[in-house]
Amino acid sequence: MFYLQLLLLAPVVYGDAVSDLWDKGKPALDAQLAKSTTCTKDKLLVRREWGDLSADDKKAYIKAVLCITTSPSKLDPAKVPGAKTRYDDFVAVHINQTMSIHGTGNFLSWHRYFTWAYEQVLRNECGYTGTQPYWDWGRWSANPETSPIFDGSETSMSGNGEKITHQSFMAPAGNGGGCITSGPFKNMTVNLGPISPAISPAPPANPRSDGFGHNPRCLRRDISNYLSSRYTRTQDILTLINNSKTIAAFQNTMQAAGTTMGVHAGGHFTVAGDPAGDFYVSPGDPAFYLHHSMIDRAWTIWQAQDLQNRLQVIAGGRTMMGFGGAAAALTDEVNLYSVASKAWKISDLSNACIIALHISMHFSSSNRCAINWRLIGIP
Ligand SMILES: *[C@@H]1O[C@H](CO)[C@@H](O)[C@H](O)[C@H]1NC(C)=O
Ligand SMILES: *[C@@H]1O[C@H](CO)[C@@H](O)[C@H](O)[C@H]1NC(C)=O
Ligand SMILES: *[C@@H]1O[C@H](CO)[C@@H](O)[C@H](O)[C@H]1NC(C)=O
Ligand SMILES: [Cu+2]
Repeated sequence: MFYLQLLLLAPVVYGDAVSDLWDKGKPALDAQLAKSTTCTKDKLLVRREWGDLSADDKKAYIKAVLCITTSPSKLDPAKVPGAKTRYDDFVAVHINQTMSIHGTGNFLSWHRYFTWAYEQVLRNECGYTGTQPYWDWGRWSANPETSPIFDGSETSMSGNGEKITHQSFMAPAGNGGGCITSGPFKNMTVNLGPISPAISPAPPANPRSDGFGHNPRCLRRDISNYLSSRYTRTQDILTLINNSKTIAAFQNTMQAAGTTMGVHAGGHFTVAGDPAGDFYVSPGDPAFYLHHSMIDRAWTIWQAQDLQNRLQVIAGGRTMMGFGGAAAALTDEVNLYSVASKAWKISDLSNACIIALHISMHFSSSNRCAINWRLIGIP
């Protein structure tokens, strides 16, 4: 009886064709894990899709994010005067390295580590005991505005901006454009940037050209389904993972931002506004981390499809559009300065046993598994 109740109380967990690819890759990852004495399953934590979290889990995550948006910055105010909060430290680190972490060989590993470091700060500095949730773009692609992530309720990451007359640069203007008006982050102050705003009217200019000056303003969004219903559907994620046979194809398709937009830009510009649409300052919108958690999930599922050949692969340069520049190497370091204590090599961050794993947990005898994302702490 008790067992039955547990089953009934277990969250209804969402599965789709992308999850099926994960199920296909899982045995290889399990086998890889079994070879390790230090990287054992009991050390793994589970990352879950926002829609699969209970209301209490969502509130605990929100509380931790609000905590780092109110705890003080650890950066030197002489260097980054605009960084007021611990949350801003992450934004500053991303701004600082933008030109060497996008369209580069370290794109995936850098953002994996960055998202992991954020999760660690939530846990270690704000008492959070959960993990970084992800935004499965495909699940909500038909209408992200009404998704539990963006519906504006107290268990959301806040909703759309106020509807104002505006232009968004990557999609037709949606129903927002102004300051967000609802949900837990409605009072959040964006302090850094802009550098590359993607909305008109633009936010006020930063007093410094590097975006590090103090420029307090509201969080603006223009969430719409224009891009999500074209480029971030489950079938788009499936095609990305299944049809990309090399790491170059995978990361380039994911980051494409032209006539066909990849899931990376597709997710960022589905939120749009300021700073979500700003290439440099995008982590200033807390939805960033749900988005990049899904980027990391997609990479993990891609790796698991051919684990032995995809664990330690790299392509691309060291600087964005670095034509003729040096190629990135697996031995290159990923350094997050003020937000993580150690610089890791790309090879470490690409290793299944080091950082990100998705493990299916069977709640029932059905072959639809819970799609859980387990993370192992960096040793
Ligand atoms: C920016 O990068 C430099 C190294 O290029 C580093 O010394 C500095 O601490 C970084 N600043 C931030 C805010 O991460
Ligand atoms: C926002 O600030 C106002 C005024 O200080 C306060 O009444 C309100 O509760 C705050 N809302 C949230 C969601 O924090
Ligand atoms: C993945 O691609 C292979 C061909 O490489 C194809 O046979 C298979 O049906 C595809 N799977 C999905 C789920 O699209
Ligand atoms: Cu980035």
